[in-house]
Amino acid sequence: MKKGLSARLKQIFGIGVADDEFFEELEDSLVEADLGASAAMEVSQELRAVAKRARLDSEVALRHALRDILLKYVKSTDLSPDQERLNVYLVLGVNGVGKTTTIAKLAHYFQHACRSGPVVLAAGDTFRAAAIDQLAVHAERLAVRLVRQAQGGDPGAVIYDALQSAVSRGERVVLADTAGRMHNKAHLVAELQKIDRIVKGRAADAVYRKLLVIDATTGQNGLRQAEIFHESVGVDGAVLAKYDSTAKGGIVVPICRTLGVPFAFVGSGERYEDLRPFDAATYVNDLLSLQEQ
Ligand SMILES: Nc1nc2c(ncn2[C@@H]2O[C@H](COP(=O)(O)OP(=O)(O)OP(=O)(O)O)[C@@H](O)[C@H]2O)c(=O)[nH]1
Ligand SMILES: [Mg+2]
Repeated sequence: MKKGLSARLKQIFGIGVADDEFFEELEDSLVEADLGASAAMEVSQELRAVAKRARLDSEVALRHALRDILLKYVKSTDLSPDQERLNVYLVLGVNGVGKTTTIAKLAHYFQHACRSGPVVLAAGDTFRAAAIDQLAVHAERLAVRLVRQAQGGDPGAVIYDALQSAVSRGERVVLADTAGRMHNKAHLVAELQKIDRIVKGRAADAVYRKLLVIDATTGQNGLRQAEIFHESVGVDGAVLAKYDSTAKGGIVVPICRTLGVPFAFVGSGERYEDLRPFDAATYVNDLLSLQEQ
């Protein structure tokens, strides 16, 4: 999907001069693209300073300067599995953001692109029966092992079992689903902290990563979600899901800038192939519709 920011920029650059109105319009369009008010203001002010200092006035020069500024904020991280060790991925996020789908895509990506060997899925969302079945369908299609218990069971126990059995079978990657919805936020946080302690206790030698899924279509709420999960258990990397379904997508910027949480993967569709590592330059170029160089 073509991002709305680039069309807006085209209009703004059509104004011709980099004057006050130009920078106000730019700031508005960054807010519209989901950067949030404070990041938008900072980026716009920085571009204004750079443009003045370097006497930039052409559209190309301004777009490139804007790209360089955004690139300073956007952080990426490589969270592909370590071939030599057990890798545990706990997949977090509020309900409906795309956790379960992301797990299936990660399983596919790790096995095919990273040659990780067999992947195990842990049905840690025991809150809904349908969640376990949904993961079971993916496990069957992907031909990967699923560790599950009955609905209403203890998610910590499911994940513990998955770790235990992966170690004894020599499997290298465990992808654990979690419930995005609980009776209330305090419940959710307490449960995640408990799971976190279990993983740390049972898999102390493993490479353990907490991945937070952010729905690209939810706007500024994504920043609030990231704050809550990051404060509760710490997030090693974020996944931008449903990037294909939005003309915005700027939510990456405030999450990296405010929380220092880097992005690891981007999901752009519902097929298993629709996931790739997050690359900062590709992301910013896409946001601004610039060619890679
Ligand atoms: N277009 C598009 N749809 C996606 C993407 N990722 C997930 N979805 C869809 O988003 C919806 C929710 O995805 P789930 O994976 O079930 O989300 P979840 O976070 O596990 O949801 P809960 O288990 O209810 O908390 C599904 O219809 C998915 O097909 C994506 O990258 N692009
Ligand atoms: Mg789910």
